[in-house]
Amino acid sequence: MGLDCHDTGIITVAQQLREGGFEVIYLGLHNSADQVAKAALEEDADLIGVSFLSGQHITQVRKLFDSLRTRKLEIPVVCGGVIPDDDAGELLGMGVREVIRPGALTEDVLAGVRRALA
Ligand code: B12
Repeated sequence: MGLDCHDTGIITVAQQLREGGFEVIYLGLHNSADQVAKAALEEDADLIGVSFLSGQHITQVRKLFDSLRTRKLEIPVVCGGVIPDDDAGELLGMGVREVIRPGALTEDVLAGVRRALA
């Protein structure tokens, strides 16, 4: 989301999830909160995964929840990327189900997503 240009992590995670049996719709770079919420509605998504290495996670996730609320959508959100400890706590407090950070193995990603869906 936003101006973040780092996409290696999210592309890796998308592939890990596909190999783990999930259907993944990757929206690409530079989406706004409204674009993510609209796509989730149109695709009837069970979960939204967002990736931040730019430091914009708090602002963008707040906008995403606002946009989901406006559409009356209650879809679990998981977040990954370069996210400091304190900010991970804040994201979880805002309602993010899982925060998955650098060094996560394929099994960590799959387990986190399954927990978020459960
Ligand atoms: C490669 C890299 C780049 C490449 C990106 C190429 C690309 N196409 O992705 C380039 C050179 C373009 C780049 C640019 C910049 N970068 Co850079 N970059 C990195 C670097 C070295 C590695 C990132 C990476 O690819 N890691 C490998 C992937 C596999 O790991 P990952 O993304 O963390 O993903 C894992 C987890 O986080 C998690 N995950 C991630 N997303 C998601 C999503 C979901 C849903 C789930 C479940 C899990 C998940 O699972 C993944 C697998 O384990 C990091 C340093 C680092 N060690 O992280 C800096 C880093 C991210 N970059 C940084 C910076 C500052 C920049 C620039 C602003 C530099 C500049 N002044 O121009 C620009 C960004 C411009 C912009 N508009 O965004 C900083 C960010 C600092 C911060 N957030 O506080 C870092 C941390 C370097 C540093 N120590 O300062 N960068």
